[in-house]
Order: sequence, then structure tokens, then C-alpha cells
Amino acid sequence: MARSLVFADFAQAFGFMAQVAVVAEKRDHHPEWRNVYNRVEITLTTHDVQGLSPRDLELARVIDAACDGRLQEVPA
Ligand code: H2B
Repeated sequence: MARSLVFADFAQAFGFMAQVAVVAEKRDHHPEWRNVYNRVEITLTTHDVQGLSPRDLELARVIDAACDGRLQEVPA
């Protein structure tokens, strides 16, 4: 399961990552992610099952909530 996010700048991207990282560490379930400036590419997987598990869905909801309202506005 993957999602690519674009933020206004690096501070917004890294602030989002810090927020998700705190929750991920508490849950011992971590995103595979790549950050370049304002972009964050995220993949969620569970090693034990070599695929998706409910833990990935739960972390996806945390990620969706953390980036809600923080993504770069794309001009119409
Ligand atoms: N994160 C993710 N996304 N998937 C895992 O399978 C996973 C993890 N396993 N964080 C955890 C850590 C495991 O390696 C430790 C030993 O609990």
C-alpha cells in the first residue's frame, strides 16, 4: 500500500513525518518512506505476513489524519 504526498515545503513535510514517526514508534509499526524536499513517498507493509495486515490499515489512517489539511494546494 503506497501513497505519495506533496507538501508546501520541507518544514511541512518533515513536521508531518515527525508526527507520524512518534505514533509509528509507539505502535512498533513503521512506514517505509522517502523524503525529498517537500515530497514524501510512503509504503506500508508487514514483514511477518509479507503483505498487508490490519496494522498497515491502522497506520494508514494515522497518516491520512496527519496530512489532512497540510498538503500543497494544487492550483485549479
Ligand atoms: N513496521 C512495519 N511497517 N512492518 C513490520 O513488519 C514491522 C515494523 N515489524 N516495525 C516490526 C517493526 C518488527 O521488525 C519488530 C521486531 O517488532
